[in-house]
Amino acid sequence: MTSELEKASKRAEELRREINYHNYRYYVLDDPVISDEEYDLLMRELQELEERFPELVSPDSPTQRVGAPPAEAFRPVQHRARMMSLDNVFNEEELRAFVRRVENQVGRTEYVCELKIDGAGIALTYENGVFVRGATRGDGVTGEDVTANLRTVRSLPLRLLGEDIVPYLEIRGEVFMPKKAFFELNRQREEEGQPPFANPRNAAAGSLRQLDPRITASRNLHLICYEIGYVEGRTFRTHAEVLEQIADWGFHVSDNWRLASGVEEILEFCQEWIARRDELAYEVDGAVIKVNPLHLRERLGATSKAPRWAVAYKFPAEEKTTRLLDIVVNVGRTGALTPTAVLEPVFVGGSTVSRATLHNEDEIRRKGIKIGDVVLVHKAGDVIPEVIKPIVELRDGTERDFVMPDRCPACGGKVYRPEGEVVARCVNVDCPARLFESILHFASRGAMDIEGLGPATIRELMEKGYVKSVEDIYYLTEEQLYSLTGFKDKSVANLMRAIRQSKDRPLSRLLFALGIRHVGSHVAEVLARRFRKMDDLAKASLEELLDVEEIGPTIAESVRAFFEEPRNLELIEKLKRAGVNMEEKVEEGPRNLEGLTFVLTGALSSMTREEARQAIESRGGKVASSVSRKTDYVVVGTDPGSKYDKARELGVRTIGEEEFLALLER
Ligand code: 0OX
Repeated sequence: MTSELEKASKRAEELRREINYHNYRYYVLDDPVISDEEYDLLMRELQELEERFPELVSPDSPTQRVGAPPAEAFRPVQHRARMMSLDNVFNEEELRAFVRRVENQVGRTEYVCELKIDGAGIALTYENGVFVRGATRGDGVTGEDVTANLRTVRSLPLRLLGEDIVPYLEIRGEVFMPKKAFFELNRQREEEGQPPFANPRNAAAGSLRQLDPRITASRNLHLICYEIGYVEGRTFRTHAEVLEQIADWGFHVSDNWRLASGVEEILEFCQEWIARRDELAYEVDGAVIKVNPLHLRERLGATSKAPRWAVAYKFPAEEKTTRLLDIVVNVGRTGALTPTAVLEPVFVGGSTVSRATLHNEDEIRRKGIKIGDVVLVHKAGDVIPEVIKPIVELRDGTERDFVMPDRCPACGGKVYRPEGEVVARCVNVDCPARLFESILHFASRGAMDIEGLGPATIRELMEKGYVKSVEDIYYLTEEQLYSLTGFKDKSVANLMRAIRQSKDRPLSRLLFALGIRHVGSHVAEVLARRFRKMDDLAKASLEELLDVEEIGPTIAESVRAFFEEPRNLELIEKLKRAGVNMEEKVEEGPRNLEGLTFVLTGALSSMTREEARQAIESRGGKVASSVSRKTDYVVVGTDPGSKYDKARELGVRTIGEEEFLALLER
C-alpha cells in the first residue's frame, strides 16, 4: 500500500522535473511551451505539497531559488581544477603569432571561436546531477561560495537535464547582467539616491556578492557556460562536443560560437563581431579562441596561470558616435578653465557617457571640433571618456566654433592665458568656483578627511554665506548646520565631530589639503617630515627647499610663492587659531646625536638620503647642506661630491656608511 507521503513524494518529483524543464524552455531557450498561468499552477501545486510535507523540500527544488541567507556565504571554496585566466592578444599580428606557435607544436588544427562575455567567472558543481555549489573565480585556486545567490539565477539548472548524468561535474561560465537590465538598475538606484554601478560587469559581480539572496534574485542576472572544469565518468574528444553536451544538460551556451579551420577564419569571426557587438544584449570585450581537439590541449599545456591552447583576442576600445550638444567651461581649484563636452548620452565601453573633458582650447582646435557636431567617442585607457574627432561629413552648417570666454563663467573675473601656456585661468582668488573646488579638495579623503562635507553641503554653505573661505569651515556653528537641507540632530553632530577630528591631522595632510600647486600627497609628506612645523616650512628659503631630496625647482618655487602670498598666511593664521594642528609628529627615539652636525655626501646603500636625514634629526642631530669647521661628521657614500674634498681640506672627520650606522645605534 502506498502511503500518502510516498504519493506526495512521487508527485513532487514529477512536478520538479516538469518545472525545471519549463524553466529551461523559458530562461535558457527563450522558447516556452506553456503559458505563464500554467507554469504558475505547477509551481503552486509544488509549493502546497512542500508545505504539507516539509520533509520533501530539497535544495534543488525550484521553490528554493530564494532561500534564507546561508551560513556558508562567501566561505572559501577550493576549485577542483584551477580556474585559469587567458592570455590576451590585441591585434591581428599577435593572433597570427599565437596560431603559429600552436601549429608549430601540434601541426595544423581546428579552433573554436567564442565571444568573450564581460561578466563574472564562476564554477558550478553538480553531484549526481544536482547543483550543490557555486563559487566565484577568486584567485583561480580558491573562490568564494556564492551558492545561494547563484540559485536565484533562473538560467542556472538546479538539476541537469537528460539521461547523461555524471557523478561529479564542475562547469565554468560567466554570470552577467544584460545591458538593458543594467540601465534599468542604475535608473532605479539613482532614483533611490544610491550610487550607480560603473558598468554591467561590476553590477553582476556586486549582485553575486550580496548577503541577502533576495537582492541577487531581483537583479536579472544571466548565465552563459563555456567549459567543463572537471568531470568524472565522461570523456570528450573535442571542445565542440563539450559545448553540445553542456547545452544538452540544460545550460545556456552562446549561440555564437563557431568552428574555424585556420587563422583566416578566426580573423573573420573576430572582425564580424567587432562590427556586430552592438547587436548583443550583453557586453563582450573580445573573442576567445580555443584549440578544438582536447588531446592537443594536453600536449600544449599551460603556463602557471593561462593555458597555451587558448587566447583572448581583445576587441579594440569601442567607439560610438553621438552629438556634442554644448561645450561648457569648468573652473578648477587652481582657476584653470577646462572646456568640457556635453554629449547626448551614449553607452560606450561599458558605461553611459554624457561628458568628456576637452582639455583646452588648443586641443579643440587641433581636433577641429565644433559645437553641434556628431562626434566619435571612446574610453581612453578603457576609463576616461574622450572625444576622438568630429564626423565632418555629417555637418549641416549649423555647427559653431567654441570660444574660450574672456570672463570667468563662475565669478565674471578676468581670464588670463599667459604666452606659451595652453591653460587659461581665472585669477580671482575669491572666485566661488575655485573656492568650491578648494573646499571639496580640503575635505577630501587623502586630505583633511572631513566625512559628511560633500559637494551638496559645501554648495549650500557657500550659498548661505556661511563659508567664504576655507578656514570658515572651522568656525561653523551648530545653528548654521541645522539650517541646512535635511540636517537633523544626528547629521549635525556627525559633521561637527568630523570637523573637530580633522583638526588633529598631521601637517602632511594639511599641506596636501591646502592645494599648493605641485604639492601632492607624497611631496606634502616629504616636506612635513623635513620641516616638521608649518612655521619652519613657511620660513624655509628656496635653497633650503631645494636641498630636500625629491624637491626640484618647480616645487620649491611654488612652495615659496604660496608662503609669500599674504592671503595664504592669513588663512594659516586663522586655521591655527581654530586649533588646527600644524606639526608632523615623528616617533621619539634616543637623542644620542644631540648637538652634532652632519653633512651627507654620496649615496648610501641602506637608506635614502632623506631617511638618513630623518635618522639624524630624530636623534637630535642636525644636517647641514655645506661643510664648515663647525661640521662634526661628513658621511661619505659612493660617488661623493665636492663636500668630501672640502672635508679633507678643513680636516673635518669623514665616516663611511658602516661607521655612520654604528653611530646611529650608539
Ligand atoms: C568568456 C570566456 C572566458 C577559461 C580558461 C581557459 C579557457 N568570458 O566568455 N573563458 C573562457 O575559457 C577559458 N571562455 C569564455 N568564453
